[in-house]
Amino acid sequence: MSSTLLSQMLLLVLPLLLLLQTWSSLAEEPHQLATCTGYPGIPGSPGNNGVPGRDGRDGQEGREGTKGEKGDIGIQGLPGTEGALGPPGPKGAQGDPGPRGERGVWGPPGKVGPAGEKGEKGEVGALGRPGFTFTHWRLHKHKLFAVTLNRGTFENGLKLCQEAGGIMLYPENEEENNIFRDLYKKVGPIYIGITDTKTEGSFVDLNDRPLSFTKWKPGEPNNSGGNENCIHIWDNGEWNDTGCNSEMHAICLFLPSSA
Ligand code: MAN
Ligand code: CA
Repeated sequence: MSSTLLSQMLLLVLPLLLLLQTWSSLAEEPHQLATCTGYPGIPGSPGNNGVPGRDGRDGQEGREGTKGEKGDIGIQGLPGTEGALGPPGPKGAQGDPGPRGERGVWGPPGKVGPAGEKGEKGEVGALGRPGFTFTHWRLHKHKLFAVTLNRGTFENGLKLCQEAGGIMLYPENEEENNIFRDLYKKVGPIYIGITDTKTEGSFVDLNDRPLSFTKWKPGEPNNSGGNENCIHIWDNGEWNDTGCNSEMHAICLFLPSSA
């Protein structure tokens, strides 16, 4: 029971007690005056219950409760709309140069140019200097083959071809090999543009490229005597490795642009 309800009950009971006391003192006075004896009256019936007291004031705020359990994971939200494309980034640094490309194939022959003007009369040449360097020319497709007039070492033939604007070559297919074979029949031994000077047993052309065609005589190349690094052709078209210091012809290749 709250203290407020108790005080309200007392407020009701107290007047009743005062009334009872007044009543009993009034009852005693005549007794004292008249000295009559009587019987006490019958106690009255209990009064009715008083009306319920007013609601009490709010109690003090309670202590903080204990922490609750973790909730379930929420539902995934809807995807947002895609943003607009951003501006291009800054230009990157220049990359390293790429590897050197492979050597290109020879182009088709160019057109013949206009005839030059007639030159002045030349001086008489030095004694013993040949008037021309080549003999036996052969034009095959876009290639012009020329056989050196004189014989010399492999190195002599190589240089002579270079100085004349050509290159000492080897036959790269059966047709070209037949041309070399036929020229051998006219002039004798001919070196062809192949060596294994750099790596013994590894024959390459004069641009250090591996061979695309070969026509070795059976049993060749045999590096006979341990010193055969240059190649010559026989009159049947077959090849043999031999020494580089023999005296042989060479065949130079000229292309229309360099002839
Ligand atoms: C000679 C040389 C060699 C060749 C043999 C073949 O010795 O021409 O190069 O390999 O003959 O018998
Ligand atoms: Ca040989």
